[in-house]
Amino acid sequence: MKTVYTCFCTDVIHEGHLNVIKEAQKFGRVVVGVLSDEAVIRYNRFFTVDFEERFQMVEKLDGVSKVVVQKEIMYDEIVKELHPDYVIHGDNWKEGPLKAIRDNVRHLLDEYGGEIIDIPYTYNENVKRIDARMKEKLSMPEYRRKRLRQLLTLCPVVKTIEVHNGLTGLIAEKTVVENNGELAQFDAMWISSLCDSISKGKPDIELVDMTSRFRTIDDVMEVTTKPIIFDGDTGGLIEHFVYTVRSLERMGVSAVIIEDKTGLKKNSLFGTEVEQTQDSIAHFCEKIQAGKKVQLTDDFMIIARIESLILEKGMEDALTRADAYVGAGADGIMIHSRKKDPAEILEFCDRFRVKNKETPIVVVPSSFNSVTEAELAAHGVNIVIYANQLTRSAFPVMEQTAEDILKYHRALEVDSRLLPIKDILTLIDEL
Ligand code: SPV
Ligand code: MG
Repeated sequence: MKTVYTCFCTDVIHEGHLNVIKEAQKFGRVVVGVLSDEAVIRYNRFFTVDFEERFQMVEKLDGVSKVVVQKEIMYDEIVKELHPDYVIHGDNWKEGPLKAIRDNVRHLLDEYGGEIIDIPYTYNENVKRIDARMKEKLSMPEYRRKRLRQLLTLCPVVKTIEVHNGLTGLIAEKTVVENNGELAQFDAMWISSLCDSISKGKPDIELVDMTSRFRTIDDVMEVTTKPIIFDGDTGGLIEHFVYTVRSLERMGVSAVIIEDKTGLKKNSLFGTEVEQTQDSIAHFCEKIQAGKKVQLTDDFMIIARIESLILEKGMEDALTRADAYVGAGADGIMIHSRKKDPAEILEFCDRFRVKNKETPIVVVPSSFNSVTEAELAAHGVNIVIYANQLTRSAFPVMEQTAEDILKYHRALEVDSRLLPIKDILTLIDEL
């Protein structure tokens, strides 16, 4: 009897999956792999039911002889283990990022004469509806809010990108790349005070009020499912911060990061070029404690951001503050630097990790941008935030387009750099 293998990474079994099994049975005994949580989140939508449930769901299906765990996206391990005669999959993996998986399988099967069976991918109204329902579920506050904590247990590093409206939200949500046989997507989104302010033509000085910042969150949430980390600036007055925590939590935001500055806040990347005042340890701890006290779920995180390196107060001060903030209840520490060299960030992480193995560390490598995610993870970093790159990439291109239209008195010369009209009209899916 020949073995036919297929891998499922789904939360719901629908007619498409049943069809795969039906077709597979024509070729032999059917073995289904259930993709691990760690692998699913690398390229697919986050799951709404956990691995055990997904496994049991597949075990109950008629026509399945055996269910196994597929740990990795690529099939090397599973093919070595099962040596299937056939691997069957919907033909949607013939293009786009999934093609890398098909190429991997092709290569593995070629080594011993195994075969790929591509069957027409089922995407009818019913499947579309199920798909949309799953997406809606993931966007609900109770599912979205807890996702950051889930990701922290699943990802070597939570890759987070800045968003400031629905459009940038869609880029964060949908971008999946294949590079050297690896698939990757962003895990979370950062609502930056800098970029949220800049997109409104305002300076980053806590001038854009919370109502407006919440509006941005709402715009992003409407079109995405990924978790949100909110840049809460200084958190403002303690009496105000507690309300901010409640609002963010209710909206389904996963974390707020507040920085230990007081008075008129300026962007950290100015460093000591402008006057900025660091808060006292005692007062900032009081703010953290007040926020923790009012939050209603265990999901929400308050992350304390340390400005000691930015303000040139030294490593010892940064480490002392980190201990104090964790002691006050902070769920994570963000350490910031505006040096090009990542050395001081890495030193902080190493020294913090000697005493504290658990508390998540967040970094924003805008200046020290040569360091890779893997290097940061090796020093104990858990969340990496690309805090302003989408805004900084869009601005020069828009400016150039505006200049060229003025120069040529028409838009023909800029057209080759533009998204085709056909594509912009269909960029946003209608319900
Ligand atoms: C932001 O993105 O608004 C931040 C990070 O707070 S930084 O601009 O580096 O201060
Ligand atoms: Mg900010």
